[in-house]
Amino acid sequence: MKFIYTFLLCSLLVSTAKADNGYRLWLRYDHIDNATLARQYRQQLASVTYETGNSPIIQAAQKELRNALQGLLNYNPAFVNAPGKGSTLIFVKNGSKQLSPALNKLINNTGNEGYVIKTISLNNAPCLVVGAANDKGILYGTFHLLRLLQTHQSLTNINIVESPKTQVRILNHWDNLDRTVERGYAGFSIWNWHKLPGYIDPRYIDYARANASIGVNGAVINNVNANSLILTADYLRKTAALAGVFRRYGIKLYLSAKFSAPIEIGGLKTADPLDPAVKQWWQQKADEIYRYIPDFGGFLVKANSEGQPGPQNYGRTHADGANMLADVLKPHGGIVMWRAFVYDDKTPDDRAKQAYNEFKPLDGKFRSNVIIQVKNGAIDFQPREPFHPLFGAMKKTQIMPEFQITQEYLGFSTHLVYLATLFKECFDANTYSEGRGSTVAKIISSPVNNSLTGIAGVANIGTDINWCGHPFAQANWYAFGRLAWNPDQSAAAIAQDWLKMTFSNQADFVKPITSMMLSSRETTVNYMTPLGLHHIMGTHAHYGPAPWVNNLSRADWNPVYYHKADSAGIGFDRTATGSNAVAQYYPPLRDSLNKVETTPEKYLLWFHHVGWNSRLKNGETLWNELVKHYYKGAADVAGMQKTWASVKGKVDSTRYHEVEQLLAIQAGEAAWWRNACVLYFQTFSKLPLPAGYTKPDHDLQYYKDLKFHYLP
Ligand code: BDP
Repeated sequence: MKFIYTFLLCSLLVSTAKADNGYRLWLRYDHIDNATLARQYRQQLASVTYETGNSPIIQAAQKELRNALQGLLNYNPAFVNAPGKGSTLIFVKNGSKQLSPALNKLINNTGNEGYVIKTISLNNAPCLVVGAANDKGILYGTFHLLRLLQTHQSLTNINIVESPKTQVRILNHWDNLDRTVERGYAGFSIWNWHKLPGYIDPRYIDYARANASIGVNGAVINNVNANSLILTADYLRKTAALAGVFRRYGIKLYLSAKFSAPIEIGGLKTADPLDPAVKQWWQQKADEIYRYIPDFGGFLVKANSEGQPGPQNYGRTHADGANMLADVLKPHGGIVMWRAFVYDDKTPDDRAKQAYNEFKPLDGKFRSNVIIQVKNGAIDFQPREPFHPLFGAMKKTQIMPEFQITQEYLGFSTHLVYLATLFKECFDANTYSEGRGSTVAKIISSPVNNSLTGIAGVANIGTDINWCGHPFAQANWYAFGRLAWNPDQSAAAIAQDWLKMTFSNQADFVKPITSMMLSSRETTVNYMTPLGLHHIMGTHAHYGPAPWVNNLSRADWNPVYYHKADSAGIGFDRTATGSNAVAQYYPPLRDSLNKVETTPEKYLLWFHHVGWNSRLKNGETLWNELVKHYYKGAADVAGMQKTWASVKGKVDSTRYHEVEQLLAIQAGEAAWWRNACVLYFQTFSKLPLPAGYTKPDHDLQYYKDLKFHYLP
């Protein structure tokens, strides 16, 4: 009986070991099955020494190393106290007697977070040095070293010098205190407010590990549509417990602050930023927060946007509001990330122009501990947008881009869309602003006014077992961190690392799936919003196509406002004869966007109203080209399904089947987008589908009548 029991237990363990629920993200540390490589790694990591002191961050790094080596190599290296004969791996903080003066200098110049990983000769034998000037560099260096192992790189003759290009690399959680997540598609909030501060869910630690492994060093843990309660003592105690976990992984905690908090929880009659009582309230609040969280990062603020209160309620400017908060945080070293995603109750002539119009005149008026957080594009996290004209426009104010990792407008966590190519499109865009370099990446990584530099990403993390809902959505969290560290890295290299760490090092898996990932975003643009279309999704939940919606109270909430289809053509005229949004860009870009012929086709309908029969560069009419893009998008999802089928057996069956099913849903939804949009736009163009394209299987009314309940 006992035997049968043990047998059953063992077979259960074996079968669950094969399954992978995705919880471990890219930090899987499964045994390296290439025996030669594993043997070589074991030799190279035989004896480990730390000349780093023993801070909590160093302890976290050591623990990670031990766990990883145990998993990857089934190996527990000797940890010795001082480097000597036989040392093969030394961690060094602030230099070491064992190293050359030149190497010590290099290490000590890595800054607050950088590191060096270098092979040297010690006692006539090769030795790997991971050196940093500070604890965080040791932590990041450890994760980089582990990545080399996880991706089966050689550890011979290494010479890596790394430091991040931006300072604040931060996730924005749109998590509410009731644990719902605004635009969250992966379950509920991972912050278990009810059990905090007493219970530390191990998930918080794994969350912090994952972030540290990609260099993310900050987290705003509550929704930008903030609840003032987060600033009360009860919640600050809970928040402090989270900060304690984060701290060991080099992560600072930040809070979204509601501008009207002095009224809501402070009992004041006003939240006017220039009122002395209001300022005093915030001052005391800041002092209180720092008593709970000595390394508190600061506030993120959404003000005078989508109904949120702000300084304009009192006739004050965004600068008045941001500076008041900056002043109370300054003595503690805190910062304010003030969002430029503003659109007020008064509908502007073109919503795309509003942020620039409001913020450009305030350039130079912000304190040095204020950073203006600007969405990557001027409208709202669309599948494709040209870069926001504020990048490059604010010469005397630091700005940080905000990307959306959660796929609000890109198929939720059902569609496989690798977003690194979207992030890169923004980073690599040339703003043509003079002075501080011209690409968005260069501008945002050059500090002005002694400010910090930063990059924010709206998190896609929730209580789903695999954190992000779709196994491939993890790649977007991963890529965000890697690109925030260094926006110059390629989307392909990051995809490869992620695939190897998350699934498999097998070349015949990595190669096809990398190219599938790299084209996935373009595919989504094609079946949702090709040629510069935007904001034509279902209203409220933003699920599926609804280009026909025209009955919402504000003009710029309606899809028809954005595509402007009529019998003549389609697209938003933002040229000098239209809304003149092009004027917010620098020449020569401004001039090229002002003309149809010189506007990149991917942005065509963003900037121009184009006739249905106008010829595009390839000689096709706009109508035919639009239809072709929609059909290509949907067909390419079928291609993704084929590619995925071709790697069956190369990944664990759990995740294989999960992705397989999700791709099937994506294929259905891509066809839905295609059919609904083509049929709807056809009511204006009155043109037939080009030859060879099959007609949608339903009529337009069918798509208009679709109703959904309880969407995420
Ligand atoms: C929009 C989202 C909304 C957010 C808003 C924001 O639909 O839920 O509150 O962005 O960024 O895209 O503040």
